[in-house]
Amino acid sequence: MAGEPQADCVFCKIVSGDIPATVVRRGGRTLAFRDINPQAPTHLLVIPHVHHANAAELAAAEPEIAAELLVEAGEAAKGEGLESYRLIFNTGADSGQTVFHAHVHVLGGRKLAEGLV
Ligand code: D5M
Repeated sequence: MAGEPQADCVFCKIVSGDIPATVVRRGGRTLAFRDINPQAPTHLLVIPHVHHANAAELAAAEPEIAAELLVEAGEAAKGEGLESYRLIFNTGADSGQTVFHAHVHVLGGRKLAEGLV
């Protein structure tokens, strides 16, 4: 059921502590940790504790938590000393989404490419 932990979801397992992550910030309903395959000097993921397949589904089902995700992404970036950063929400396999638990990438620490794709 949407919102419930999924047994086969790697991010649900990070939330439960069943698999480790380098956590940089804990919100009441969110968690920020370092991406295992960093694409920039700072590459964080911010996720809601609740399981939804992507950020749009999270926002539709639980808009307050979606807003919190953005606030926490900003605070996590600030915590890394970033004034400038990029947020990315991959949505669907063709976008490159590989983990189907809502998350936002926080990328920064170098000048990022100017194009979107
Ligand atoms: O991004 C999913 C991201 O999740 C991808 O950049 C790798 C990262 N990932 C996958 N497993 C882990 C663990 N265990 N720790 C930290 N980061 C992880 P997507 O937008 O779905 O392509």
